Amino acid sequence: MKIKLVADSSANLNSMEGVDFSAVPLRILAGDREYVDTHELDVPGMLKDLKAYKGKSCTACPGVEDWISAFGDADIVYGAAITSNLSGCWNSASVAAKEYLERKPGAKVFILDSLSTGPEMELILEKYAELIREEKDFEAVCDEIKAYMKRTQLIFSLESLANFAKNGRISPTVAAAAGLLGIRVVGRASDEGTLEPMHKCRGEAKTISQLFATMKKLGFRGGKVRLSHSYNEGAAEKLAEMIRSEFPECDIRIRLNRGLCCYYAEVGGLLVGFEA
Ligand code: X90
Repeated sequence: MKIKLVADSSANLNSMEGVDFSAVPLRILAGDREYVDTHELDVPGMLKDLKAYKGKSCTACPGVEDWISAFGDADIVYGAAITSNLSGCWNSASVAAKEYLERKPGAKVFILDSLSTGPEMELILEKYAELIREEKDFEAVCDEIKAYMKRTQLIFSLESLANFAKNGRISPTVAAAAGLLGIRVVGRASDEGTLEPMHKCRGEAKTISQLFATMKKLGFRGGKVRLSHSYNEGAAEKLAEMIRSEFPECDIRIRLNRGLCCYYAEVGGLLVGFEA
């Protein structure tokens, strides 16, 4: 029996050990340029182009066929998508699931609305991989992954909310309250899967302490941590060090954000997925 694990490119993953995994790319659009968020995308090149480009830019979720081709010809498909409150990704995945089942009766597909993105999706996908390795049956995997996602959280520090505001992914009230430019915002993915600003921070040291304090406030007690950054390895390393000073055994991994997360998080942004 063929099992496939899929996720959109906001999870920043290209492959996963021990499972048949495919990433489905979102796209970043600026004028007549289109950047497809695959592992081949030159992210620094894209960021350089976007900085120089003065026109409007936006993003687009994958289409139904993109998901279907990622499903391959698997008998069982598991997956996770970026929060349906900010993107049409999960919706297109759900349509794809329906069509796939029509084409391949007897197959099973479950795509989780992660109500989050980035490294929280990474944790969810790692959990899927674990459950697949344990050869749990379809219903058990679906139940366990839904229970697991309630224990995971995403917080972040962003240089600004400019691209969220420009693309209507946050309300004007939220944008105004947070201040659009020049102020770093620490916040979280809310339980509804929206962006919730929590603190305004100046200076890197303060931001990192605020992130750690926020993790603990949200229930972090030394569980797994996945960090993803937009070309800010230093901040990620410092946060990891701070976590380890209190939780020496903590399982922490750091990776770079890919195109979609870099577009919204901007250079310097840091995302933190953790188990609470
Ligand atoms: O469908 C599309 O065009 C994609 C829209 C995606 C909008 C959100 C991207 C988030 C990227 C930035 C920080 C985390 C915010 C978390 C809020 C749930 C990562």
